[in-house]
Amino acid sequence: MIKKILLTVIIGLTGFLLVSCSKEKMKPVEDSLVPYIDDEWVAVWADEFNGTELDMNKWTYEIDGNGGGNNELQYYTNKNTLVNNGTLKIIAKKENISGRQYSSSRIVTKYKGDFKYGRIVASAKMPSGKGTWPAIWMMPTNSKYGVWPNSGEIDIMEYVGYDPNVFHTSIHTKKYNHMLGTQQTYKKNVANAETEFHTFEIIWEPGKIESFVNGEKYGTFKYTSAYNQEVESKDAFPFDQEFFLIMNLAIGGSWGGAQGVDDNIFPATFEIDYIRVYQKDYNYYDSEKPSDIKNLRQSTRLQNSIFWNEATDDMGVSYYNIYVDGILHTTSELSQVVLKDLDKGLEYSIEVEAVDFVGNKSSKSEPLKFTFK
Ligand SMILES: [Ca+2]
Ligand SMILES: [Ca+2]
Repeated sequence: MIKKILLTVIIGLTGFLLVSCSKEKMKPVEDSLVPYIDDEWVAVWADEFNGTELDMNKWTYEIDGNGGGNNELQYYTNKNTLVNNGTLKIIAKKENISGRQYSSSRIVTKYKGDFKYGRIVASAKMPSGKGTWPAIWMMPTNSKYGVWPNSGEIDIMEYVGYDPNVFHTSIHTKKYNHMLGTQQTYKKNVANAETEFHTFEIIWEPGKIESFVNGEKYGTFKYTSAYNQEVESKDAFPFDQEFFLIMNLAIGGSWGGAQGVDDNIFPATFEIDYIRVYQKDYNYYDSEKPSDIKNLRQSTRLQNSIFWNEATDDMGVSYYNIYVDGILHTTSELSQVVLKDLDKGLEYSIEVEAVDFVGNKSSKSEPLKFTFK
């Protein structure tokens, strides 16, 4: 009897140890001077610019004089950067090059640093003068939902020299973009933008992107299915794919050049101290299942579309399972789905459950009776 109890204890203990071992903490990359934020965010990629040249394992120069789609005036070369004393300088110059009057650089992490969700923190000092337009931003690696703006754009920071000490953050999507005048933008005044370094940050999670300057939140872009009933969720918020980082200093263009270019400001320097990418250590910290799905209902504005109140969770909901007559039919990362591949005129029973990043599931919603059209 005692042996049996002992054996049970040993088996129980072994099981406990196995479970504990599977919950190892994520390891940060060595490149980041700050490996963790609040313990749960772990550095997965970083450039501190501590070398003597741009790290081509992390960056690619985009060399062209196409004007960035904004009638910008610069020619982007692989020569307008300098890495020393712990910072990257992107230096715009007044020079005749390939039919353009200004040279500058634009660098991207495409295929070298591509991220889906996370927390991005950069520190930078702005150039001075009318005509400058520096930016730290993101574009989709694979444009799954089509060409700009359908697959989305995330502007972590933009700044135009004719309007000094004002930082801007924006998203562009099919439904929300500046061509339609519906882009989502926030701005913030900050003193000494051109003489001191400031930090720019986004926290990007499913259905939500928040923007910060110097640790202070000034923008929240949030997908809310109830406000987007007339379009498929990807048209409002296509940020469920990998994006890469871009840093550039444009000269002139539709926004940066709106008040002309002052030719006395060159060379103009956009200086970046670091840029770091963090991701949440879900495996170690997630301990709760998502809340139950409430208010499953049908859109009256988009055919065969169903939406619901988004679930909450200790570490966030990763996606939703959508069941049709008890069988898993499809998934959605946002709180809406347009049902496809069903028989017209037939009535179905729809249920939804939320799944978090380690696979914990909520209970299924109350079933919704739904006739496919
Ligand atoms: Ca640095
Ligand atoms: Ca959870």
